[in-house]
Amino acid sequence: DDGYRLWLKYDLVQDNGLRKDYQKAAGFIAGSGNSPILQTAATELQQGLQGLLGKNVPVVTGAEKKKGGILFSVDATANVSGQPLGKDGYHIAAQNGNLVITGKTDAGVLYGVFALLRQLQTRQSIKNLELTSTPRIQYRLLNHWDNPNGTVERGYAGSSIWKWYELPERLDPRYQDYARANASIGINGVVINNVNASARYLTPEYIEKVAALAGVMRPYGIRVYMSVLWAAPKVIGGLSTSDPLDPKVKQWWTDRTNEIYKAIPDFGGFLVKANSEGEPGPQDYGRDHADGANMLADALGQHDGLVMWRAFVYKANSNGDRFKEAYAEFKPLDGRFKPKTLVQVKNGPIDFQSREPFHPLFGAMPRTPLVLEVQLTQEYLGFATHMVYLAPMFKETLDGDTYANGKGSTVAKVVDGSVDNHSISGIAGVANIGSDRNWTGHPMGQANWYAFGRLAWDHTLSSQAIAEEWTRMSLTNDAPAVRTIADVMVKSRDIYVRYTTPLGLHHIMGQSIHYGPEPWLASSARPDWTSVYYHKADAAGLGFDRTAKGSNALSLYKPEAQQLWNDPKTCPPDYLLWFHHVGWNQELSTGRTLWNELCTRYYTGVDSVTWMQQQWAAVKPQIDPELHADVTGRLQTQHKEALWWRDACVLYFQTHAKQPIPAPFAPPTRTLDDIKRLVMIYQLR
Ligand code: BDP
Repeated sequence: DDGYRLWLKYDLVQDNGLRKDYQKAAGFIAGSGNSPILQTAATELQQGLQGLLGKNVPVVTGAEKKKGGILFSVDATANVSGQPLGKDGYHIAAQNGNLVITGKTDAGVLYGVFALLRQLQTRQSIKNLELTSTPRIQYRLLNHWDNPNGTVERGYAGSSIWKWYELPERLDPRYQDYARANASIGINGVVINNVNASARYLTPEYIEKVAALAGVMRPYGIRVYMSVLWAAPKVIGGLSTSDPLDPKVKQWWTDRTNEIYKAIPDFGGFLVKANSEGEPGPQDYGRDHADGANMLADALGQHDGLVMWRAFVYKANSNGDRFKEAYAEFKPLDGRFKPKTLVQVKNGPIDFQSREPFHPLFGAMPRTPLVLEVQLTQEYLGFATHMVYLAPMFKETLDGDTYANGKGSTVAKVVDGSVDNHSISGIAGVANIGSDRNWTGHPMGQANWYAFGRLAWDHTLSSQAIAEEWTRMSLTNDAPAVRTIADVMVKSRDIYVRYTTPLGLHHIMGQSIHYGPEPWLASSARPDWTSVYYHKADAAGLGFDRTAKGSNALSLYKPEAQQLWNDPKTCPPDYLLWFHHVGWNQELSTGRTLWNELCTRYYTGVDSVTWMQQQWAAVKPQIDPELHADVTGRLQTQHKEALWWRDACVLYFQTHAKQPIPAPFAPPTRTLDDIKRLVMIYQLR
C-alpha cells in the first residue's frame, strides 16, 4: 500500500454476513437529475460499492417501483423531523424499501454518498440507518502555499501538485483524485497559491490555467480561490501605485475580477496577506486593512465571491509583545468591513506553535465574520517526520471560551457565526499536501487533512471519534488495533509538546527553517524572531509575563477568559509560561518545582515516543507491511529528534537555572556545544 488512495480505500468487506447485508441494500443506484455533481455522486457510489461489495451496482435513471436500491433526491424544501435540512446537509433514511439520500442541493447528495460509504468502510450496520448532518461552517477551505515554480512554502511532502507548465492542456489525473478526497470530507473550496503571492495568477495566461483546475474541481462541489499580491497593479498592470483609493487601481482590480469570472463563473474569491512580513499592502499608501479589503469587495461587485483578509500582522517594533499586534491593528476596524469580507485569523496570537492560547481577536470583532486559520502542514510540529495528530490541537482552539457573549461563546461558535448571527462563516487549513505518492509525506499526516475536513464540517466531533474513523478507513478495521492506533494518535500532540515546548514555552525552534531546537537564539533580523524574546529565561526564572505587571496581553481577553490564565497558581501548567515568568524553584500545581517539572516533561516526553514506537510495533500484523515500515522509520527519526530537543533544552535552560538534572533522570551524555553543532548542520545552505 503506497498510501495514494488515502482514506478512500474500498477493499472488499471480508465479513460475509455484513457484506450480504450491504449487498441487499445496494441493488441499484437511482440518480435524480443529470447535474455534474449528481453524476459524480453516482459514479463515486458505484465505484465505492464495486470495491466494498465486489459487485457492479447498476446506475438507473429512476427507481420506478423497484425496491432494495439507493435513491438520490434533491429537495430544496427537505425537512427532517420538522426541521429544514441545512444547505449542503444530507439525510439518509429507508423509505419504501429503498435507502434514500436526500440533499437540499446536489452537493448535499454528494456528501451523503460519502457518508454512506463511510458507514460501510467503517463496518457499521446500515439496518434502520438514519443519518442527518449539516455543515456548521459554510466555507471549508484548504489554503495551498504553493508557488508558481512548483515549490511549496513550508511544504514537506514533495513539490506542488499543480503542474503550472502543463496547464491548461494537460490535466494531471491527480487533480481529480485530490478533488474526490476533499469532497469526501466536505471541503468545498481551495485557495490554490501561496499567501506570499505571485502576480502571475492574475494574468490572462494563468487565469486560463486556473480555469482548467476549476473545471476539475467543479463536479466535486469545490470552488477555486486565489491569493493575490497587493502590488499586482504595479507589477503587471503598468500602474505607478496600488493605493486602494486610487480610481485607476480600483478599475484595474475590477477588470481583472471580471476577466476571472468570465473564465471561472464560480470563482470563490481572494485571499490577501498584506503589510505582513514584508508583503506590500494598503498601509504603504497610508490606508488601512479595511480600505484594502473593501476595495477588493467592490471589485468583486455582483459576482458571488469573497474577500478573506488575513490578520497575521506584526510590526517590527511591536511594543515588546508581538502577541498584541494583530489585535491592535484589527480590533479598531471592526464594523468597517463590507459584506462578504471576512478577516482570517490564525488559531493563536503568535504563529502556529504547538500549543497557543486562542487568538484574542476571536470574540473581539463581533461585526466581522472571522475565518479560523489552522496549519495542517507541520511547520512547527516536526515536518513530515514526527507523528502528530492535530485534531486535539484544533479542538483546543475551537473549544476555547471567549465569553464574548457570555459563557459558552466558544471560538467554534464565533467562527460558525452563531455567537454574532453572521450569515457567512469560514475555516481554512494550510494544506500539508504535495507531490509525494502518499500526498502528505508522513502517512499519518493524511489524518490531519482528514480531521480538518471533518471538524470544518462539524466541530462538535471528537478527536477520538475522528481518529478511529480515519484509522478504520485508512489502516485497519481490526478493533483492538484501531483502539491502539487511535490512542497513540490522540496522545501524540501532547507528547510532541512535552519534548519540545512544555509548560507553555513557545517559539524556541531553529531559526528560519523552524525545525529542531534553538532556545539560545538571541539575535536575528528582528527581536521577535529570536527565542529569548519569548522564553525570557534568566537567573530568576522562565516565561513571558503577560499579566498587568508585564506586557498585559492578557487584558485583550474578556475578564472571564483572563481568569483562566491570570493567576500563576491556578493557570493550567500547559499555558503557564505563555503568561507568567515563574521562578525556577517555584512549586507548581503538579507538586514539583518549575525546574523539576520542566525536566520531567522533557524526559517523559522522549519516553512517550518510545511508547509510541512500541504501540506501533504491536499492530504490525494488522497493517500493510509497506505502510507499517514507513511509519516505523519515521518514528525512529522522531525518537532521535525528541532526544535532540530534550538535550538542547535542558542543557540550555540549565545555564540559567543552575541546578542539576533531577533524579531519576540521567543527564545528557552530550554537551550543549555538541547540540549547537547539530543545529548548525541543519541550517547550512
Ligand atoms: C509563518 C511561515 C511563513 C508564512 C507565514 C504566513 O513561516 O512562511 O508565510 O507564516 O502565515 O509561520 O503568512
